[in-house]
Amino acid sequence: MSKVALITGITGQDGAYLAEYLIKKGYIVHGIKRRSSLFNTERIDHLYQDPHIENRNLILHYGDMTDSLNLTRIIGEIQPDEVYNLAAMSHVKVSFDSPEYTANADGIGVLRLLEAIRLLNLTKKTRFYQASTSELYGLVQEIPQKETTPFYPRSPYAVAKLYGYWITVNYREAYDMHASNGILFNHESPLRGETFVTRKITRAIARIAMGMQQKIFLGNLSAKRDWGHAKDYVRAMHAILQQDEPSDYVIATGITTTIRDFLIMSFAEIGVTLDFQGEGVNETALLNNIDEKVFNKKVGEAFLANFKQRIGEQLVGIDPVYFRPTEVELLIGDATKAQTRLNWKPEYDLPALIEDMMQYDIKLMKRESYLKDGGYSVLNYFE
Ligand code: NAP
Ligand code: F7E
Repeated sequence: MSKVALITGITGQDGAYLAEYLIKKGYIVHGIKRRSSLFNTERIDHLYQDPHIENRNLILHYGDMTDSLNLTRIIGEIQPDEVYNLAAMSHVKVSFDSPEYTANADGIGVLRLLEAIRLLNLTKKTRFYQASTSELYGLVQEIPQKETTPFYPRSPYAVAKLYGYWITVNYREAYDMHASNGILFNHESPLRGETFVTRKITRAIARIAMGMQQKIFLGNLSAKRDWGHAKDYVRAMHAILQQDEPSDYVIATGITTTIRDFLIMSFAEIGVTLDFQGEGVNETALLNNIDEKVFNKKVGEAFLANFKQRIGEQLVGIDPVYFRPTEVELLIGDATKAQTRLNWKPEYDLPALIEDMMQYDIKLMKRESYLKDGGYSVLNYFE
């Protein structure tokens, strides 16, 4: 008998990687998808199966983390062995604009799922994974951060996630549920949402190199993050639910890097160096040099002549609109517990992650510029 999993947030970055991973393991995967005026299933289209096919292994349900009746009905109907709660308003900066909604979806939403499992008498059958976050550490109280490090959330998002964390622990202790938190540090991929800083950078660099965009505006370049690859992190989510005992785990690489260095490394991936000038809101980076061999290989010879003309021009600027009212300056995780108990360690390091993201965005932008051009001028650049 195949195991049945329910993934909330299946249309998001992690949902897509996890669905693929579980299907490969023989699971029947159910996913909750919000109704929207567009399909919004791009990340899982390769897994989609027509509803008329028998014995499907991917089944989507309309639902929302703010609608407990809907969540309870879906869980009652599918009786899942494992629930992965990945749905959330996941953008820290946006949570300052929509704090009440964020609290509802990211905080109370967790309670709705746990209470549905309890009321449906599934506490012995259904294992529960909560997508907790390194944002809980916020104004860090210890370096590096581990499972015992005190929390100090710094945004409405993190405060909502704090509720989600503790209500998961509480249901585990009160009702003896197999309910666990994965305290995941930042993880990225080519499927990362375009407004998170890593994807914003790799996407913009591809566009700048191909003449589709002049420059990129960013916020705080000095913040440090512990970045891994989402592909590695969904393996950890699954491993957490396969343990005999529920528990909470930090998942991280143990290496921290500034946004500025991520930017430098991403430009270097296409053979470009930057000349940084100024400080604070006046910081800027100009196009310094191009390694033509690398650029031609990674981006394409046809784009070189135009880009070379831009040497000495500004490519990066600061816009304070991207600053946060309260910032998380430093995150670095200690995943020893996960390494020991789950035998988990990441396969991707930061250079491999950046290479994966840059390659994808260059390919994507070539296709976009090809389509915009009516399909003529960049036709030759396709492999
Ligand atoms: P993501 O790409 O933003 O995906 C979030 C998912 O949640 C999307 O499928 C989204 O649906 C769905 N969603 C949002 N609000 C919802 C609602 N009210 N009802 C139902 N679904 C809703 O996020 P991610 O990067 O995959 O992250 C997955 C989870 O891990 C999130 O809970 C996030 O907070 C947490 N987390 C992420 C990281 C990270 O670095 N990526 C680290 C730690 C924790 P739409 O597609 O319709 O928007
Ligand atoms: O910001 C700085 C920004 O939005 C990272 C979510 O998945 O990971 C993510 O949250 C850093 C911050 O991710 C820009 O100020 C500079 O210091 O990519 P981000 P995040 O806030 O770390 C955690 C673990 C989650 O749980 C969340 O769901 O980059 N930064 N300039 C910028 N950030 C953005 N977005 N845009 C900029 O232009």
